[in-house]
Amino acid sequence: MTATTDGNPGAASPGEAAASTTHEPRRGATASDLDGTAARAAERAVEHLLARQDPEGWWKGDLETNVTMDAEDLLLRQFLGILDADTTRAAALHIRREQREDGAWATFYGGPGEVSATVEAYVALRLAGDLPEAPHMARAAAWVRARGGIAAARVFTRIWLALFGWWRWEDLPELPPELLFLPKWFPLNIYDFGCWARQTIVPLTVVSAKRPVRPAPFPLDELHTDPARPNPPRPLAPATGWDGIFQRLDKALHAYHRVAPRALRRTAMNVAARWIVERQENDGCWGGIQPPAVYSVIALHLLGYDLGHPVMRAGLESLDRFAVWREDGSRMIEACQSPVWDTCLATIALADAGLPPDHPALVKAVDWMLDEEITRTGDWAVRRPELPPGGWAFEFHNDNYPDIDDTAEVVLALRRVRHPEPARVEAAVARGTRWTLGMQSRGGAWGAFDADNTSSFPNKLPFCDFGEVIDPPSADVTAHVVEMLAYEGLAQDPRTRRGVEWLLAEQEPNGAWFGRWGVNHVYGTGSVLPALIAAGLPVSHPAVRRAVGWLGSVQNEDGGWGEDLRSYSDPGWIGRGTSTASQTGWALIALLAAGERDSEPVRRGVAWLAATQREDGSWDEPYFTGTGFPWDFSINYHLYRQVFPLTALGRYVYGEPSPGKER
Ligand code: R01
Repeated sequence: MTATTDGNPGAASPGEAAASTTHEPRRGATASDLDGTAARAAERAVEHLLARQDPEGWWKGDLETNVTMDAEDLLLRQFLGILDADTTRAAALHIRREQREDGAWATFYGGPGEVSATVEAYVALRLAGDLPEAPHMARAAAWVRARGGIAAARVFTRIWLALFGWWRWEDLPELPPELLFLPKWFPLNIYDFGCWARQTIVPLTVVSAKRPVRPAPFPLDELHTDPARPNPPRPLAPATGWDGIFQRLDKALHAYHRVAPRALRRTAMNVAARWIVERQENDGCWGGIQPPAVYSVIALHLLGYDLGHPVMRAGLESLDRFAVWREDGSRMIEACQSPVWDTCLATIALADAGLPPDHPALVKAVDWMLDEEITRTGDWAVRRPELPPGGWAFEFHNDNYPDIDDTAEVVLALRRVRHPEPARVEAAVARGTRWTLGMQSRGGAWGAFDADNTSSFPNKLPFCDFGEVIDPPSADVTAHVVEMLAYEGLAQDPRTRRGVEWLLAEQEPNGAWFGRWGVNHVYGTGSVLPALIAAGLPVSHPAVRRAVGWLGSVQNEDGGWGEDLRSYSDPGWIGRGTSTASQTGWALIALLAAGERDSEPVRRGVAWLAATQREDGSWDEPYFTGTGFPWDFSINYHLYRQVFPLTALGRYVYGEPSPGKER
């Protein structure tokens, strides 16, 4: 087999390429120094990754986001009266280190200062005892005032301040707990929200109905543009159309807050409490992510659950597990943990880098992944009530919210390993494939957690001024599904074909695809090209050629690829940015799938990976290349710098994957 031109061993007949694919580095007419360099780099990267596997079989890199996580964790503890000195000191150490020269905090490495993060970090450092007069605090406060003060911060930030009387509850948008009475077909019912927003909003309806105010441990006048008028009302330009309607709705809800029938409100809050408690995971968290856990603990506390109640004890213990204590005594809060995602990606990387399919590390990883399969229904069943369960979530504990992205990648990983119980693997793959197919959205594509989660109403609520609140289909998730279905022999299935057609229609004029869950077009394109090829598109297809042309056009002088997070807010940054290991990996994965193995861009990219690899087989990556919500919430997945370069190097050395061969 040659992986050079019509390089699609897996597409037409996934099973057939097996015989010709050995675990020997490929040797072609163009074998050169670079081939040897790439093979040695891959080998060192394999060793590094193997050394980082947990004895239980999983991998997990730190999931780094921004200091609002740390600040809100401290504010929660302050609110509940359980803030201790060690925690405060360690969190403050981390927060101080993240401050920029100009006094502000950014939400990603190298990013601009951001007013909500800066307000929250400032308050957290005040809790830790830093005085307003200290130079770093004075710089921060001046920076906030120059950007409009607290009034310019997002709704979530002002809710945190309202909990301590630093902001008036009346000056926040309303979201009443009666929301839970809306039936599943009614606009704005909770299942119209993306699951991450749903789990956050339900407890927040309780909090904002209760409007609690705990004594403020210090004033915050210095964060207002005019300290003499601490609560400048937000100037709201009168809006027309839908925005106007939602403004009037918010006004009406404020009026309703004053007259809400007591019994109705009590019932609504009881429904919310039951909804929350039913969704607590068996490790005590909610949805595997930190923000819902924080707000659920507050909501239940306000509804009379004392801190000793088993639900609360487990909830608080789960919050401790989001903390990463570092050797220097600092403490960072993870927004969530990525063991399933990291493990399937690491398995794929190692298998494609020539590790034998029965290698103990891979078998161990598969053992662990099989145990992580989710076999009960969850919130997704609201839109797909007849669909049997069978999928994977991203985190250790998140049975209620398996996601389609993880399920597709886990199946791709399982197929690369020769497990001693093939029937077990086969059954899990069959359930995962069936679930994935059942979760296809109306238009033929896939969202991350839900089917048909595309209502435009949640985004229009004044309450929702941060991040994404719906979960519509994306090119990256759809591509991962199409790739998986193709390798399962379903390339010609009409459902797969609809996904392919959707992807082709989503290609942007420049030849790239938007990256919803990774930064940005390099991720989208790096996801879509291997999928289209696996689904049988010839590498000569115009869509493939245009994508290859785009990747070549944005390659950096140094041979790597990088795309700045600013590409989400400023088209001038699309495809542009400092080279990073993960983004170079994505671009190479795309080009290799498209049959460009012996092209100049691929050779230069591979050379860049080899040249920037550290002595220990890893890569540095301060830049954030993961996306939680485009522009608003960015993620540095600490294992991306390892798995994606290794996958690219492995495929350069050993050829394109054909997971079907292990069937
Ligand atoms: C958050 C928040 O902190 C958060 C944390 C994690 C996610 C979403 C999807 C996936 C799975 C993993 C994590 N994959 C599709 C990604 C693959 C690369 C989302 C949000 C912040 C604010 C609010 C997340 Br409001 C709610 C949650």
